Amino acid sequence: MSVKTMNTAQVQSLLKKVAGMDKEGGDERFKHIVHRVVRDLYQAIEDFDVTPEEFWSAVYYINDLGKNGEAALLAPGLGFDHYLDIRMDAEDEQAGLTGGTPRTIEGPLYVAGAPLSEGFARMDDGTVEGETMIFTGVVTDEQGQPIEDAIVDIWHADVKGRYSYFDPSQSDYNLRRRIKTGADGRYTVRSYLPSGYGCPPDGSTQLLLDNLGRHGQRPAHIHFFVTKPGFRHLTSQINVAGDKYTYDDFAFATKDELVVEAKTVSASPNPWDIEGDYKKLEFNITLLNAPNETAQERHARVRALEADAA
Ligand code: MBD
Ligand code: FE
Repeated sequence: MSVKTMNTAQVQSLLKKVAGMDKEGGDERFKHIVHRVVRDLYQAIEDFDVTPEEFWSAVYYINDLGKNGEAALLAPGLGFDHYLDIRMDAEDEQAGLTGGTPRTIEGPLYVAGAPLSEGFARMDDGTVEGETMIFTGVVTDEQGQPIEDAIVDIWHADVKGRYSYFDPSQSDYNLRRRIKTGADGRYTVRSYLPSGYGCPPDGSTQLLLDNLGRHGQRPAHIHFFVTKPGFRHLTSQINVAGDKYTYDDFAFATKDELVVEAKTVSASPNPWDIEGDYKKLEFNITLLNAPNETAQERHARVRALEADAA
């Protein structure tokens, strides 16, 4: 069976009514977006001759996705987060805003309000296993001058690839810290080298990826926001070099400039009283001047504990 009904007056009129276009009220932009999205889905049903069975399995898939709380995990898996970055990068280029540390996706696992310290923080609660890591760098402006009082808000997974808050077995704010830079612009954290993240194997995201013949793995990575009044907010992350998934991230976050080697250091004594070998990751961050006040802030989205955080 392969019928074509999209171009009939009946379907076109249905679409207009669905999107409230024959009524006053509601939001015009929203009506147009809903009209377009529903039309494109109808069109896909027509073009691929989608059966009722297939359609209803998709509807109940969305129910399960919501029940699992995975909508914001499927989004990066389908490249939406990276696509929004591609658009912001293109906008910057069009406006002549080049240079600075590249942005890349935030992901769904940030928690607002991590403990704040000056210059240095130890990020783990003492119970974490793995390889000790020092992650450090200098925050500078476009001229290479250190930026004082920049806030570097860092979060990363443990050796099992799990994040505190979302993994209730970890203590509050484990592996989450905010560092305020001093006059030298430097941030330094002592923590444990994270492992890559894997989507829940029995979850809705992995189910969809399985049907695409894709994995749901991210390389080992460390997220950060960097802010300072007068400079553009930066949302980014580094990916650890040499991970099986460094250049094969299910969330498409890797950028060449953001791949950092974890060097093995066996320097003793060291300023952090680490005994034995540790990994050192060095990453300098360049902030661009903010063209306006909104550019100084992260864009709004639902974030854990955001409303409570000062
Ligand atoms: C992560 O840790 C992450 O950073 C993203 C983007 C998606 C899932 C888990
Ligand atoms: Fe992550």
